[in-house]
Amino acid sequence: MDTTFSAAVDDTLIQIVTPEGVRTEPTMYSELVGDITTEKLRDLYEDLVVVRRIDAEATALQRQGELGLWAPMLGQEAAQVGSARALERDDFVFASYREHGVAYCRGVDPTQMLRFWRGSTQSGWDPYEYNMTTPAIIVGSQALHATGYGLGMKFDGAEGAVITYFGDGATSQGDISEALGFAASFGAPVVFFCQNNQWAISEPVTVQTHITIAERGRGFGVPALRVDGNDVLAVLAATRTALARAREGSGPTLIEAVTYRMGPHTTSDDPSRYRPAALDDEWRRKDPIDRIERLLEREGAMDESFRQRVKERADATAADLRRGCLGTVEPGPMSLFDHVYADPHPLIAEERRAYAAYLAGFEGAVKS
Ligand SMILES: Cc1ncc(C[n+]2csc(CCOP(=O)(O)OP(=O)(O)O)c2C)c(N)n1
Repeated sequence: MDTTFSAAVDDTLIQIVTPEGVRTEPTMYSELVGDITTEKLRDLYEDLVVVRRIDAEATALQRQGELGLWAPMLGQEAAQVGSARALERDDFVFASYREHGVAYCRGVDPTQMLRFWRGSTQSGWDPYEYNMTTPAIIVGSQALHATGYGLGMKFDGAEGAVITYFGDGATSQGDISEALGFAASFGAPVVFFCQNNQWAISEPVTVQTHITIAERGRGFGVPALRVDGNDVLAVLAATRTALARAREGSGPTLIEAVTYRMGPHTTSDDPSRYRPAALDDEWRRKDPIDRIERLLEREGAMDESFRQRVKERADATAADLRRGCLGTVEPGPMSLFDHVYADPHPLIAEERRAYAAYLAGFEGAVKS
């Protein structure tokens, strides 16, 4: 695979499919997804639809009081599915709190994703089972973890690569700058994947940076790609390029996926207070699912039975998710101390005793 970039920072927006569902002129990027047959394109479409359905169901569950919070990803499906489907099993993902679509592609059971937001687990899932970390709430922290892990892989001579996801706002955090600088200096095999969804809660990306996020890679000596984040094929191609660079020992790449979060930052947020409605309308016309639907229609691959099959798959996933969420056996309060240390620890034993005594002070106290 030819992974040389024409410039250290390619600031042109990589696009393979227009919002109208038309394929653009062939480029090296469209060649990179030349293996995506109609059948595989249909699979990507199904991923996009199922992931959106998971997100909608989780949002509904939060509204019904079943989750404490949820960070919706409406509009970011292509950025997540396109990048995640470029990964191999041995690659490792360091995510933020919004990568439900990536987690789905890694095989994480959606019910497991929800338990974190329900407060029913102290973590979420076993990271080594899926080669993906559980949600990181400290904005930008995961980029440092990814760089350290990537460096470890390099020292071990391991085959895989690392990808870390973060938002546009996170690029204002020192952690991201430190991670980019360190990864560049030591050639860590890391893909820095920024989902530029235009807003960091109520702060627009124009406050985070006066140049494109991709351009910011140049200062660190990190080659960068700017991709239409609502174009699943373009994201797949860009991520494949960056992963190939990492695997061949050429070091980190920064990807800026230009997308838009069509809903709130979290279920505690109300974007109508700070975001012009016209912007929502503009991005709705660039919807990542509609675009692939139009492409499949144009290519004669979108028939009623396929549409129905995808809908049934999405509905079944949502039903499983709801059943799993409502059926969660909540852990007792004392389980809080179970996984702090691998081996018994006197401090934990002391805290356990004190907390048990505290709980015992309540009428009808839960004992375990
Ligand atoms: C270090 C740190 N500072 C502040 C916060 C509070 N906070 C949570 S999300 C967020 C905005 C992040 O925006 P962005 O990086 O663009 O990601 P997005 O949520 O848009 O995906 C902030 C400031 C935090 N969690 N961690």
